[in-house]
Amino acid sequence: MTKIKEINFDGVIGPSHNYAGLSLGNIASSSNAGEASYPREAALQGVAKMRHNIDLGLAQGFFMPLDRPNIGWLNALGTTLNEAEPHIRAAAYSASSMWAANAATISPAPGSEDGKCHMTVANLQTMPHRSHEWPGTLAQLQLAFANQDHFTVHGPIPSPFGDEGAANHMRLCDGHGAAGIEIFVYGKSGGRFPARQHVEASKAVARRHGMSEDHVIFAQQSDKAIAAGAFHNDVVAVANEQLLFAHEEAFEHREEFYAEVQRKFPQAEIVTVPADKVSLGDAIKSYLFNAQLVTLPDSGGMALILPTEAEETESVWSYLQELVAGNGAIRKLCPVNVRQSMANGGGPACLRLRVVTDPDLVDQRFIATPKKLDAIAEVIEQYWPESIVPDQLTDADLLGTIQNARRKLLQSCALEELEH
Ligand code: SUG
Repeated sequence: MTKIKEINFDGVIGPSHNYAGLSLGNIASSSNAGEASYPREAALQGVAKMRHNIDLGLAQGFFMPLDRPNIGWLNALGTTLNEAEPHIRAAAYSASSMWAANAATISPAPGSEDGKCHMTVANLQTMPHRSHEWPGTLAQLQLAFANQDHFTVHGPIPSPFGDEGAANHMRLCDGHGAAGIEIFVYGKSGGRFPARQHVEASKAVARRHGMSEDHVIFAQQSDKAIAAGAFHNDVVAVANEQLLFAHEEAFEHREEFYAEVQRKFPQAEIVTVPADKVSLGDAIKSYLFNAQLVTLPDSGGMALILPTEAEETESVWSYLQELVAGNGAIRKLCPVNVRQSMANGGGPACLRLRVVTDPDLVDQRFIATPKKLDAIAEVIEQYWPESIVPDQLTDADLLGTIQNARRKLLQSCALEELEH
């Protein structure tokens, strides 16, 4: 009997979490620039979300925060922590690896040509503060998925082709253990905000993962969505098993795209949220689509694990009430508080990387249990800084606190080998 299931790996929110306004085109990041952040509270919110998902009967994993500030990166730029310009120093300090949906693109073993699960670490090259994540992320993927009989971990797509990982990738299938189709969503440059996922990168990932033409779709994100602040597809669309849940204005050529989905995966059920019920602005503000759309193990129905901001946005919440009353696939709404991450543009879905596999094949140090989450929460409570304002990033005491906090977490999870 197959034990294949979807595991959500959440990035533990690192001790340097701060609001430096580093992501052009990400409205929350720009509008909260310079505000005080609360790393301890942020990380505990992340742990609470993981606990919540375990309580729903879902498989849960986690990734460690990366070593920040990234002194090696500063040195490669010919500078040091003290001498760097403020925006470069902030980029070195960013805790952005918490958004694990941008860690890699995953093509699970069911349906893959060689029977292995393929993963390509995202190069994240569009945003300077994210461009230096991949070496640390790759090291972690190579450790967590070291079993080469079952996993192939690929290095990053070469520059200049921007790849932002699973945030721009959706899979449709009859059940997680079945073969399906994979949808790669890319943006076209030229608008007021950068298009962070390039079609050349999406195609390269699909080729490396051995995807055949019949099982893959490349879809263009709408220029309008990018201009309105949907810097990744997962801000305007999400999929699970046979269901695609998307905003009416998510895709540039919606009808052609939907027709291709129906042709390549006739069982697909598409739920389109009309713009006259939920405007693109409300969808982006509330992060309605940045929900984790999950299959509940007991009932077989689906749930949306949403940010509490969705509950507070009237148009969104009334649309959702109607949706769950309608006897469709989505039966349950679970708001979770991830406000600290949300203030940097990262909702529940940004914080996790979905890997469909047998959990026994993964290095068990990355698999969450309630007991391990208690231990992680204890380290966070004891060592994570309570608050940071970006001006404090020159403070030597803060540097020591941040480095020590991560070291304690690695020790607690027996993952010291990831220290540098
Ligand atoms: O890349 N924010 C992240 C948010 C990523 C959300 N991920 C998904 N949608 N999957 C980003 O824009 C802000 C950092 C700062 O401004 O300090 C930031 O990087």
